[in-house]
Amino acid sequence: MDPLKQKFAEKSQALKAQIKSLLKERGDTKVDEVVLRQVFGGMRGVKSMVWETSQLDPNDGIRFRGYSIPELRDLLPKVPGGKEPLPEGLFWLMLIGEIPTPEQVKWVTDQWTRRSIVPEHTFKVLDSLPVDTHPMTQLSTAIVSMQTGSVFARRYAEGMNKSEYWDATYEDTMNLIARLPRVAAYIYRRTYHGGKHIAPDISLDWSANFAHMLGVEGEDFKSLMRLYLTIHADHEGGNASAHATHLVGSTLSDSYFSLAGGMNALAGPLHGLANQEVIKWIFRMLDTLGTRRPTKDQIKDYVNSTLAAGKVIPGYGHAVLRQPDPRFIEQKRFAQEYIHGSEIIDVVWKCFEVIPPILQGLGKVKNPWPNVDAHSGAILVHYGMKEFSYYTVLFGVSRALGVLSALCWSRALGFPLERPKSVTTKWVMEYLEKQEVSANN
Ligand code: HAX
Repeated sequence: MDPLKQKFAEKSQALKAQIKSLLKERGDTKVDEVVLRQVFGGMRGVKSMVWETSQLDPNDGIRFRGYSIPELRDLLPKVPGGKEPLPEGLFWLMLIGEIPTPEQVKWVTDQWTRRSIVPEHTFKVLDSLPVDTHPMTQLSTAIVSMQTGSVFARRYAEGMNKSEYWDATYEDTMNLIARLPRVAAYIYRRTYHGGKHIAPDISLDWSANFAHMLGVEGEDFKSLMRLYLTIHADHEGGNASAHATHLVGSTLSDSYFSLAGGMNALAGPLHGLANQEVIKWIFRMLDTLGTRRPTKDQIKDYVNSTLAAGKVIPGYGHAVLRQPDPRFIEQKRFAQEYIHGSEIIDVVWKCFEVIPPILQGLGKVKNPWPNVDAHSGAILVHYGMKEFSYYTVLFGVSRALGVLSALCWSRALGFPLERPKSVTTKWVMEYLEKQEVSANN
């Protein structure tokens, strides 16, 4: 058995036994109460699932297995001479809860290189789509098309014992993650570069090879990709792409179907598509104002006009966070360190000063601060990647690391089919009436 799989087997079996006795002894312990606002309000904050790979604190932001993003930048292995963490290391950490050694990270890179062959029919499926098909539609389609090679689906059909579900899910997860950069780069080159594809360079790490196949030159862009693919990977289990992956997986749909479900959720403008919407909004503002260097007052007026038109300010607000997103701050740190004198990045930073007080002034926005999507587009534009519709695909490639490692955990811990209870508004009315009657008696 491979070393990562071996460690995962040991750790997950130990936790499974622990959970079993926990539920036997304390299974009826109350951990939450749900109020009507949450029932109608997107289940905000309801504790109803377990997600081992990361946890989100409203003020501190995301912690992957307990480590913050700045801590991970120090602790995770890097390429020799490099400053940004390798996402291979984060995957190892999320899967087994240990910071890997450089050798272990190299092992993951090698595994993903070996497993990265994309089936020929996936390229044909992509080529059959109109070239202006949104890249997220292409990504989701390509992922489902690779389901033909699912180890889980094949072994399930052969009568696999349920104790082996995690093993087959691990195999699918490793294969799928390994192939994503090739598929994503293929989508980019066919959509924006006349189908002039770039062959993989197997001497490179997962992110650098992706950067290479995209055709964006330079060591700094490779560094950006390492950071980008690390910080977008996971945001606990309740966010829409994670939860969708989890829900689909709970039916014993394999990693391919599950990830495609997650990607379809990521493609919404209130979630991952916000990175495309932010940069579109910024350029529309600059065009409207007729300047590349707007003043803070000009930005303020434009923000107010966006709100007056009944639209949200993309890249701002969050369902859980109540502080500037550490992923935004990390990208700002990257830009300060690697990029100097960029007008578009200056606009992002001015927005950071101008927008929060305006949103705060509305009195209803619970978090006026920037989220992860407020910064990424401007950095990509700086490096010459100006195809905004592609940005969510980059997010998706990264998000696969978190949601698929969590899927391995779900199968290893034997989590059941997810099936919450829904009610009708009539049921709610009657429930409230009954409560009033019993309170008056
Ligand atoms: N601009 C204007 N209004 C906003 C707002 C924003 N950026 N963020 C929240 N609001 C509004 C909501 O629309 C809501 O208004 P109504 O009551 O009139 O419907 C009110 O403030 C309360 O919302 P909330 O409780 O603060 O926020 P939610 O948990 O409901 O929603 C969202 C969180 C992220 C969806 C929201 O902040 C938003 O729409 N932001 C803009 C889109 C965006 O950046 N999405 C990416 C989020 C991060 C992510 O998932 N990345 O992938």
